[in-house]
Amino acid sequence: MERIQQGFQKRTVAKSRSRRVTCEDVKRFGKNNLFVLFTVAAVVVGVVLGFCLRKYHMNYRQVKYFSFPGELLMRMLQMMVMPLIVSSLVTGMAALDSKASGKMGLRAVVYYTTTTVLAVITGIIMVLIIHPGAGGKDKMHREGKFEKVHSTDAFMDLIRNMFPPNLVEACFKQFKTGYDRRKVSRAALGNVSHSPALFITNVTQAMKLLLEARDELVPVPGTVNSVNALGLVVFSVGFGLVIGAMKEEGRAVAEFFNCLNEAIMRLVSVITWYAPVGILFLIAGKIVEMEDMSVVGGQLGMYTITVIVGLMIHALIVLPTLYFIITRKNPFVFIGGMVQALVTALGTSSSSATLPITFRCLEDKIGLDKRVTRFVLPVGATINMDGTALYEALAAIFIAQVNNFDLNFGQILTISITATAASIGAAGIPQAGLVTMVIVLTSVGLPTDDISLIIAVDWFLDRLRTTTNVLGDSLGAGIVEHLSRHELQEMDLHANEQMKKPYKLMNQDHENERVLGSETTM
Ligand code: 7O9
Repeated sequence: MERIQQGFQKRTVAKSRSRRVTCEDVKRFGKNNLFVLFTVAAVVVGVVLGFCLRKYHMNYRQVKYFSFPGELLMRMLQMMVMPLIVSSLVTGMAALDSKASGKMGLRAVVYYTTTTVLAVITGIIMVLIIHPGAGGKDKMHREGKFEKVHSTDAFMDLIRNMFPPNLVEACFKQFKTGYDRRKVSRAALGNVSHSPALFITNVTQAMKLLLEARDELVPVPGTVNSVNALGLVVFSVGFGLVIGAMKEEGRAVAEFFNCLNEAIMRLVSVITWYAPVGILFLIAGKIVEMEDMSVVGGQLGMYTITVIVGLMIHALIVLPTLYFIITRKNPFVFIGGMVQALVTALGTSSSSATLPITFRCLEDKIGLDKRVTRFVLPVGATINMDGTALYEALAAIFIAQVNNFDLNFGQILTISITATAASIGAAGIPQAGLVTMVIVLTSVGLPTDDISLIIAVDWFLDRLRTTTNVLGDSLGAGIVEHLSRHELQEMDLHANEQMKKPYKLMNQDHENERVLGSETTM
């Protein structure tokens, strides 16, 4: 609470507090906690309902009908994401001067890298200690298909996606290198037959040449249907910085985006009313739909447990300790305020779809400074994925273990580096997920076909990874806010002196309301 008393809000807060510590606050307290209660209850009811309905063996169509309310929640949340990240990044960057944003950005990046590396180390230690892959892969179940990818092309796609040539298209399409078999053209063959070095002397040689030429895959530009988040993030950060640097001249646009952000956040609070229902059906639907879990025994069961333990250690020990060391505040109070977002992450298994709820929890419940959340959260959701990094390193070593493939220290280091890079780049790599897994495996020459061994439990572990990712982003916002408190205070003082920026004042009014809300909930 100490940070609430900071800056120039202090007096106004005190005034309004004495004015109305009334039933309105009590109601808000009840409402907030009721929401948390509903959301947690939704998970419990969803799990129970899902397991009860499994015995009716619904067909595909029935399962789709049943999960419809959950699908609606996903659609509503995703509808908010694009305007939310653009408006929050533009205003977040515009509200900071270049010095403050530079420092804050550096802190965020140091936090992201440190926690991702810590997550990878935790994953590796767990898989080496528990050794879930002992016993070989002969008896293990396989399912699913996945595409082969070329790491260089995936990396180049990532960089390409940072700079979308068409911003409107970036809202629904990502660049993705496709592959085409090269046709053997008459000209090419003609060249070959005329060149003295490659003169075709017999039919066998000609056939061989033809087959080789046919087999060659050439990269061709293509697109897939998904939001190019990385491109939008890069553009919004740049645009926001420029608007901020333009000072008075840029104020109109900054106000516009600020207002857009406020409006979207209001829409998000309407959606939160529906969230528990949606989460219930998302979870129940997934449980009804899932294959018989009899395959999850032996090594796959041990693997699942290893991942769960690894993620729990990272989310409940490593990250909270880091938060405590840096801020000297109780991390579990913080995590308590995040419950709604964490449960949404569990239900949707997407940290980007959870982003609107994460914003609401951090700003309204925990009371973080909006200048920090608006800047740090969208960037965090895009590049900071601790759970994913931990998972990919752990899975790669598991696959090595089931193949009785002894990894030396260098190879483990390679896995750590590629897993870290893959988690940072995931949002920029089209159809990531398994694609990034392929990249990690190829980096040390492990068989990519063995990904099919872990697909059976991926849907479940994805939910836990996502929850860890969301928690990592949120604690990161808390830590960055704490570390940047002096700059923020200074900026408040500065703004107080100038009192020039109306969009900022509007923000402050809203903040005072929220301060009261958070006072009662903590
Ligand atoms: C997990 F924040 C936004 F809105 F800018 C944003 C939008 C989209 C951020 C990221 C994305 C995005 O596309 N992310 C993405 C994440 C894309 C592909 C794969 C992943 C990895 O997802 C995690 C995992 O599978 O481990 C996890 N499901 O955090 O969402």
